Amino acid sequence: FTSQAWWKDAVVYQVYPASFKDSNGDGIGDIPGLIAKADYLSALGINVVWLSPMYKSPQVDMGYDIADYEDIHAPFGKLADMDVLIEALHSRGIKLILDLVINHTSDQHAWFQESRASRDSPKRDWYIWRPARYDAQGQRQPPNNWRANFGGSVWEWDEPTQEYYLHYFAKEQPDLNWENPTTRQAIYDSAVRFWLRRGIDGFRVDTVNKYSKPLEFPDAPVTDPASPWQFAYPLFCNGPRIHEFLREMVREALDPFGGPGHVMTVGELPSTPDPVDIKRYVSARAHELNMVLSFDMVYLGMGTVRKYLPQPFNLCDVKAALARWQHMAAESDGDMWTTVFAENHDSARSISRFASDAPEHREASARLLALMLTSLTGTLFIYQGQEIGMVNLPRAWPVDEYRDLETHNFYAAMQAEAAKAGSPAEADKIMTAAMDGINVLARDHARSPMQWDASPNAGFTSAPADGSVQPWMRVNDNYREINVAAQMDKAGSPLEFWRRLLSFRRQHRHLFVYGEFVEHDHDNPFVFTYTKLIDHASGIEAGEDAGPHPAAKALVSLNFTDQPQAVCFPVDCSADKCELAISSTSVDKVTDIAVLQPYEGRIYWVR
Ligand code: ISL
Ligand code: CA
Repeated sequence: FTSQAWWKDAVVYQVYPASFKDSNGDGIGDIPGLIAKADYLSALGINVVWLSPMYKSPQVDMGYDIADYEDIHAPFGKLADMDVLIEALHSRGIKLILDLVINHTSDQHAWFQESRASRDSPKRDWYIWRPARYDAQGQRQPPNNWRANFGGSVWEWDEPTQEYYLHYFAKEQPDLNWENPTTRQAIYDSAVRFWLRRGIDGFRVDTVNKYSKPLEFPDAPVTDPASPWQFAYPLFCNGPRIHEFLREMVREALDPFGGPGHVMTVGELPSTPDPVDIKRYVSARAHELNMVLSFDMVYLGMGTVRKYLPQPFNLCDVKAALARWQHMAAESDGDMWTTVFAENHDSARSISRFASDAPEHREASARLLALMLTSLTGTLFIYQGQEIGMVNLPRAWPVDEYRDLETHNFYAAMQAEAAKAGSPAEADKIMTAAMDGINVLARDHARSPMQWDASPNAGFTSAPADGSVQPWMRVNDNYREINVAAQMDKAGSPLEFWRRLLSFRRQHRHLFVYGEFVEHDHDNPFVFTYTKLIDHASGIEAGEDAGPHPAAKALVSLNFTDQPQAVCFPVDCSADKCELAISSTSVDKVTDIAVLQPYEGRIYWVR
């Protein structure tokens, strides 16, 4: 395995600092809290922590609005805590990657403060400023009709200097001007080299395909005639100079630290369906990113005009979304590398989205999804709480319990729609649909505090239980049933099953991390079936496997329904050639090798 880069068979665990563990009782998770859980992470069997932004920030977008790349958000801790964290993880064989958020900064960043100070500020050109357009009535209008990711126009009028600035996300997140070489150098120095020098091992690169803008800023086609602001994602992404910028960043900021083979980079790559475009980012030859995270799976069922009004989808859509990314490494002869994940801080919980969070199926669903994810090819990412089977927030919670600006902007837009409705009943229907949608898709489902035990506030905070200090976000009502303490050392719990699977994946990494994925029975909407074969392009042979069973092939069969389902044995893996390796229920409960129980998943060795 020596020829493989370390990040290929890594298991990455994403930590959302505000919600992981509060060590000082102020209701906000912090870096010392994370340090205190290093042994927990090590025992789980992960080997990289991805820490979501912990930088100094006014927290308009939970830290994705950075006011200083070289400092820490005070409630999270101090710079010195980061040094302790790096050491605590490294001494346990765990690497650390940070979130690199360099498409935009906070409007509180000193760079933007200077930029907006006057039109002839030396940093004016560090952000993107444009004059107003005037319509036929002489009304001032922004330079184009693009809708920002969180709603409204992407342009914000600045009264003192009489120009608009660009913001793809919230108006408090102005976009940096990557056309300016001095700005780029400042980004590399402050956001990238500063942290590599301190000893981190890489980055998750936020919204990596948006740095280069189409400078003529053409209007987007009208898809929402009721609004002046139009969906423009395809125009935001993959701009004309993006690859030039990324190659420059790698050369200037990563190569001095060992380059892409040594420094892990995983780019967030929304809205990029064309494999040719994807390849430009992740081909090893291109010397840009190691891998990317695509949203094909987590975006399933999201609306385009109204993101949180869910659209129907079925298991075949899930299969197709995963399969698209599974073939990448094999098809490129090892030149490209891929990722596997089902949750992050921007998505609702995978059990609620893709299986069943009904009490009688919840744990089985957790194990089923775990078995699927750990048997797929690529670098595996899991999100805090996923290992204990955390699920979405209760439907009964009112919108005030949600903290995310995206949810509140959506809710406000729906209220505006309801205000125009013909009758109170019609208005009611609109708001019920809004809350139904939020309950399925809101980002906050992933952001509620981690559930450590059954004590008040789920053991998330050390604050006294008298209610004098509340966690920054309400703990999910189900914490007495779903928590780490209840699952620790409990055979068959999601947590124990994840541990077991992570060690199984590592032991048989030639098949599960590097193997070639072949899907079977695609049109079956109930069962997901695939085989994993040794991928010769990876240079790994069955004999090299450390495990007791040096199989060259495995069959994976996953039942996504609440009914028993027949296993589909592909022609070259008939039942008599298959030997059960793992079941997500329990091997001794398997009575029929050819029938899956509700929400059961299995791996068979194929002889
Ligand atoms: O949130 C999304 C889907 O629910 C995406 O549209 C997301 O906004 C986009 O993928 C970019 O995400 C990243 O940058 C945002 C931040 O809000 C997200 O948390 C972050 O993951 C702005 O920095
Ligand atoms: Ca705290």
